[in-house]
Amino acid sequence: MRASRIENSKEIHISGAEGIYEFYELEKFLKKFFKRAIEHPKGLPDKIVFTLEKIKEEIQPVEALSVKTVFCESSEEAQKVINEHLINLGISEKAITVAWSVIKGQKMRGATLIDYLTAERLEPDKERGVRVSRIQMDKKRRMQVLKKIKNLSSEPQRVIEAVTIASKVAFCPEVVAEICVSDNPDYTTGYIASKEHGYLRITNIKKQGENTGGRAFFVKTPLDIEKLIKFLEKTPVVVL
Ligand code: PML
Repeated sequence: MRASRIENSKEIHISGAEGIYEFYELEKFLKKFFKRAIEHPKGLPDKIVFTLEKIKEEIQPVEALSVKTVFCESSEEAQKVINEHLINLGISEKAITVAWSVIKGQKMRGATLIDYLTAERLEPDKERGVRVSRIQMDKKRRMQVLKKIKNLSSEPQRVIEAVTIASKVAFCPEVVAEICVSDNPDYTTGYIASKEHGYLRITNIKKQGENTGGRAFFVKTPLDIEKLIKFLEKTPVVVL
C-alpha cells in the first residue's frame, strides 16, 4: 500500500505498508492497510494505491538481525556514534559524507547505494533509489522483537518493518552496512545495520520536526548491481 498527498502538483509519500500473506488473509490485511492509510496523523491522503501480486517463486529464508537500542541525547551525539561505527566497519569518510548528504538532502523513496570506499553512488535511478520489497517477518520472530522493544518505541510496527528490511539488506554479501533515518518529522529514532553488529536503533538520530530522511546502503565493488537490485526488490524473503 502506498498513500500519498499532492502538494504543489507533486506527489508526496505519506505512508506505506507491505507483506507476504496467504490468500485467505488478504481481506484482513487490505482492511488493516487501508485503516493505516486513512488514519495517518497528516490527515487523509489524496491517493492510495494497493498492489497485490501472486508470488510464484520460492520464499527465501533470511536470518533476522539482532536488535539493540543505543541511547543518544542529541543528533550531534548520534551522528558521532554512527560515524565511529561505520568507520570501524572500514567505510571511508567520504562515503559516510555522501550518505549523510543524500539522507539530509533530496527526498528519495528508495535507498541510495554507495561504494563503501570510493563513495560513488551506484543506483541507476537517483530520484527513485532502490526499494526493498517482498518481505515478511515470521510471527515468532515478530513477537521476540516486540518484546525486546517494549516501551522503547511509540510505533512498534515501524520497528518490525525496519528490522525486516534491514535483515534482507544485511543478508546480501555485497552490503557492508546500512544507515536509515525516518522521513517522518515526529519519528526521531533511526538505525544502522550490519552483519557484524546487527540492527542498532539510534535515538535522536535527527531533531524533532525535521522532515528529511532516507536510507543508504554501503556496498563493496565490483558487484553485479542488477542482480543486487533484483534481489532487494523482487526476491520474496521471510525473516526468521
Ligand atoms: C526503529 O527502530 O525505531 C525504527 C526506525 C525506522 C525508521 C524508518 C521508518 O521511518 O520507518
